[in-house]
Amino acid sequence: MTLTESLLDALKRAGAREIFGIPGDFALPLFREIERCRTLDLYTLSHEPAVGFAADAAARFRCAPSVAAVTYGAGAFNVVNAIAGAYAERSPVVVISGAPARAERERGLLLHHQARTLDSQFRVFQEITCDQAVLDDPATAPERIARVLRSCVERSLPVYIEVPRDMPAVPCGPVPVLAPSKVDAEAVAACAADVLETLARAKAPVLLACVEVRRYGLEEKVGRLARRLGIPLVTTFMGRGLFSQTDSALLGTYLGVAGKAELTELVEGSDALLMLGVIVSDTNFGISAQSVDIRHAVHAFDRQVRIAHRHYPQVPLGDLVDALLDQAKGPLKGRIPNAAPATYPAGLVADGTPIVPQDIARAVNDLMQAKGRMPIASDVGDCLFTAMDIDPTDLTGPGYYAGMGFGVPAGLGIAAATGRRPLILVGDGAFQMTGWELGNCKRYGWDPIVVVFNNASWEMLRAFEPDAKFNDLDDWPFAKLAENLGGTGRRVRTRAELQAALAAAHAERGRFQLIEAMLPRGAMSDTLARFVAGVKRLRK
Ligand code: S1T
Ligand code: MG
Repeated sequence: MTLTESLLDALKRAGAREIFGIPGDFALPLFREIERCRTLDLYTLSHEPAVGFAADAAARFRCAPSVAAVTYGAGAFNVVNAIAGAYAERSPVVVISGAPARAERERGLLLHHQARTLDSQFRVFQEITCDQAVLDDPATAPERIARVLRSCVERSLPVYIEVPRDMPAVPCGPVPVLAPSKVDAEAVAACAADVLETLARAKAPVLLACVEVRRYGLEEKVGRLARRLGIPLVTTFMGRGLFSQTDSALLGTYLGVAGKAELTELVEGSDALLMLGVIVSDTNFGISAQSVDIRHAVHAFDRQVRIAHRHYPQVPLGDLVDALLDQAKGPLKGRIPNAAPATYPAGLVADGTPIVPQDIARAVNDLMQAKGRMPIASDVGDCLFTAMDIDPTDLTGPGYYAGMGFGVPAGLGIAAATGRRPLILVGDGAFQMTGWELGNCKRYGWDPIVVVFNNASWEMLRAFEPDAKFNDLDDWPFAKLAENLGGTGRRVRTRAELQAALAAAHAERGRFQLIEAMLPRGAMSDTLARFVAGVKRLRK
């Protein structure tokens, strides 16, 4: 057994199924072994940021680790931003990087791709991964791999594994199966009892769920908990897409001032907000910072629980939810959800009116109601706010880290990881960054439907800086480019054209479909308009 075989077997056991990567000379022996073993599927892309985004989305969709494999320096530094985003949004991406061999390290020459010291790269990744290992010795490698992968799964965060180029094919033992980190069942039970007492004392408890619920595969259980306790279930902005497969009791998405008033009042008026797996970020809460009082909340996140000023340090979310389900006997008295489930626009009037962002949501809802739901990958930009008007369906988007360029590669990651056909929503600015990756669809048989919100503008920035010229983008003919990349492109300006293009795109399988929705500058979704107004009010 080679070191790479041990590593790949362990990755597979940890739930990984695919590797996205770009090789380099320091990583060639690693890639050679990956190709030889065929333990995990290998997809090469064009630029490392996309490798990181695709692995991130694959991990989010499968609720399990996925892998980004890169070469030393030029490759690894190129993936840093994507991994930072995965860290911020709790996605278990395993970064595997090639590296110089021991003999090269000891020659005293500066090596190509070296930034400062030979270990600069390791130190950079220490900052954005939760555990790291250098596999420079077959004797210690198995136990290091086991530890790092356990951290990845238990914390649902990226990890970093460095494989010097003389190591991939060396003989190596199998990776041991480690017991899960110790959890004190009594502490978990006490914590759950405290949570339930806190909720029972409250007048208006609400369950607010965010990405960790998805990361740990808890949607069904959390939905059951909300029903059993008889309390309203809402997701955060980042948690949009949760429960779309499992639960009809979901009321909608809390968006502060950017959202529907009824839901905002429900969440902000709660005197016991049960926040499960919630990232307490500005995009989730910032536009209503004063309104949600964290001190009256129960906050379970990163294997810890805080209840007002009480702290339970070692309570994984899954254990907490199990204990809550165990102890919760029935509905809390007198807690009747007082908000109706959110409704979403549908029924596009297919006429000659120029398209605005909400028309896209309406047209997509019509399509999905007729033809079935699709998973969505959204970039940051007005497309992500417009997605809040799309019927709940599996969705991933960088709602907190907000790194542009995520959408297209994330869609490819979904296609690779799930075999499903994704819908990709992306702005023209973000498409300029990573849209090119669509050229890889042909090789792998992926056929996403891509809607480019083309306003020839960095429109979100214009909203904050209306007089600046630097937010103007040129009009790139994306639909025409699609043809040369192996896809089908359609540029549309009116509602009728949009509806027809979506229907045609849906009907054509086997090639990616690019719909370029031409939007007038200044036309924003209502949600983005409210978001911008809210942020501006706060900054005053
Ligand atoms: N660079 C990267 C990698 N990510 C970012 N979020 C930004 C810069 C800043 C930024 C925004 S929004 C935005 C930029 C440049 C404009 C997006 O343009 P486009 O994709 O065309 O979408 P739309 O026109 O709908 O705004 C954020 C939020 O800070
Ligand atoms: Mg734009």
